[in-house]
Amino acid sequence: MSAVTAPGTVTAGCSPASRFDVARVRADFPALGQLVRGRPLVYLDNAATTQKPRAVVEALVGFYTRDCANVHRGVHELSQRATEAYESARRTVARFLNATPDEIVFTRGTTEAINLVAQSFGRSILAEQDEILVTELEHHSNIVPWQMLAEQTGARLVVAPINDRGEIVLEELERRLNERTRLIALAHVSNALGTVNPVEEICRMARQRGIAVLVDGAQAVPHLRVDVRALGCDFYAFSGHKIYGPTGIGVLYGKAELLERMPPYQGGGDMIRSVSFAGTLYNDPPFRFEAGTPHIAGAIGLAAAIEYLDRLGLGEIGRHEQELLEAATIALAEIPGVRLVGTARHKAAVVSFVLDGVHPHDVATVLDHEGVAVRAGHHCAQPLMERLGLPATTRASFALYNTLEEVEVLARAVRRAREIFG
Ligand code: 7TS
Repeated sequence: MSAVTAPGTVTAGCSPASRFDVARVRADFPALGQLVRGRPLVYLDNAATTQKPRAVVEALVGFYTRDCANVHRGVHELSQRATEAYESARRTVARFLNATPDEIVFTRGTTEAINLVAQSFGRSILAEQDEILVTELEHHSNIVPWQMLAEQTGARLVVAPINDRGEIVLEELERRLNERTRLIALAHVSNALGTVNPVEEICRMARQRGIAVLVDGAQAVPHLRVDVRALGCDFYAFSGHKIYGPTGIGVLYGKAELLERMPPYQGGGDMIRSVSFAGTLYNDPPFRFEAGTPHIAGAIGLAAAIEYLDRLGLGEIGRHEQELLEAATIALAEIPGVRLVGTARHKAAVVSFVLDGVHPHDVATVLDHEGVAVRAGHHCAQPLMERLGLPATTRASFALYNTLEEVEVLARAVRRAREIFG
């Protein structure tokens, strides 16, 4: 366990060998220094979105104050700079996932990436009675696009169950695979419970049967080192804003041979090779899937976020966050009336809980008065809440800049909620 020295200055791991200095890390995030309701902000809503390091803010300011121009179309100096920065961001993302740049499509976020795969890949391969398999713990973004696709094609949505700990039951998932299954779409990490799913194993099962796999990595990339080749997935989606990057930018990784065969998602500028009224020739991937002026600054900001994470090391970050997870799990479980929701053996730093007799929104409101930001609700995972027999939970989700002292503030605030409503 780490030593708490002063507010926000926990020395993670306490070991002099540890490279991870959380006090120094916090100094990189200007938003963390503020008071909320007269108290130091304790930001534990990181699964919704993360705060941004100065490096990301400066990358955005740098683009807008020096290099602002459109990409892929100007011969002038600024357009060349903007294009180089945008394509360099693509290379950074490719390295981050162990992919190649032509396999990286910039999107608005995870949601758009999944919709792209549904409407381009899904629509071109699915026939009536075909099956798409999802799991009970998916975010609405990884359910609704498939329901829409099923309506459009006559395909069926099949759901693999979880157990009471919030883990996918692999044998049950495997039992639902058959010759009609065309695609498996599942989260790498559950946003509501923190469960880390055995994606590699599921990809192996799928590969043996010729089934494509899309992984929703929105909650995984901030916490785990992701290697799409090692995972063996066909598609991987994530959002920039959940890994300390800007909002409005996200990534779809698609295997080169699949992207090559996929029709465009949207039509417009940049996604074409030539246009005439007799017919239009589409551009190669990834440009085929990036119609219109992209979020250039967003891509540049995302690359700055990835470089920031690389400097700190995802291994170090993961160790620090696991320490926070363990401390939060123990501290909350000790509070009478608290029940933890989601007790998977392999978890990322997300703790969902309910407090006996107190609505999760009331818990969150008391916490807010103590300066603690958490999320309460169904977390855009209503089918999961239904499976758990709960209308909602309160969720604390941790990031690399959180401290053990903040875990203590959280636990004290939950005790306070219990006193007020108990
Ligand atoms: N998939 C998962 C697993 C998510 O957690 C989220 C957002 C999305 C997809 C959608 O991401 P977007 O960036 O396209 O909106 N999750 C949450 C959350 O847990 N609280 O707020 C947003």
